Amino acid sequence: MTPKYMRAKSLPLTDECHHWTKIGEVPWDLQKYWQQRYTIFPYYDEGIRLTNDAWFGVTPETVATRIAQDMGQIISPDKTTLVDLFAGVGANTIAFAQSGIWGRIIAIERDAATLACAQHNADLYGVGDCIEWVHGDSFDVLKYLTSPSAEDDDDAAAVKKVDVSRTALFGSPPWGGPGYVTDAIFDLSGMEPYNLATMHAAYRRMDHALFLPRTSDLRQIARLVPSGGPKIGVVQYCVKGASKAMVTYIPAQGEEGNAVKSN
Ligand code: MGP
Repeated sequence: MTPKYMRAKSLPLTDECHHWTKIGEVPWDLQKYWQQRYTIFPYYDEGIRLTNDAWFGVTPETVATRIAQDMGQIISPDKTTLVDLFAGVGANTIAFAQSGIWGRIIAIERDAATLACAQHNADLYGVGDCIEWVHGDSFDVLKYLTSPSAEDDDDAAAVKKVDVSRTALFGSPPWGGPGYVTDAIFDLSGMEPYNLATMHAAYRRMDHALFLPRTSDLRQIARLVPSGGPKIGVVQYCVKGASKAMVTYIPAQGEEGNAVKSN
């Protein structure tokens, strides 16, 4: 039986939720990222918190804002719920909430300290209350959200299920650390801990957007849909003229790989 998931209340900030103000406080391997703190979070000084691991993967605010706008344009307008599968410290989730496009935003994060940072940061941006936070493994939570069961909907504290036909997914997964830059073409089949095939298998029933290394192998992405199937979009997102990452926009598919028609 799929476990039931409750909406996560505001989790407490812990010793892992840092707001560094001087370079001397920052571990040497994170100093490069801390130097870019105002590109990542222009309101950093308001008290933005990050866990150590979050510095490697957090989306800079201009990129997050642009992705949020593009999601509204590229994903079909009948989608009203957005699930942010790897919320991290909240950069993308905040931008989705600020876009005002979605009737419902569910943000999932597995690590309690990271989720506490995301909730805190979203509150600083004044959008914390617009987001349903879920503490758990996103693959398990997604199974729960998409498996209909009326009895869970009677439980006021449980996260309400989603209507698959009206839901889009956004995934900014771990890429296996910053080492990805050494590959001229990044092999998405070797991405750790979740590779492209694993994610696509879990997400394919819904429109989904994946935030991936800028050098990702486009042939592997193209192979996700059969020829003649729905079109996949790929957008490179740049800061000061240099790509930071690409997002691939993948339409929902039925069992045969054909596009699922939107209403
Ligand atoms: P980067 O790897 O530090 O490259 O991150 P950059 O900034 O070009 O480095 P430089 O040495 O050229 O200055 C680029 C972007 O990739 C970051 O802004 C993050 O948004 C994103 N990113 C990096 N990593 C390692 C991850 C990851 O593991 N997961 C996700 N989702 N995004 C990541």
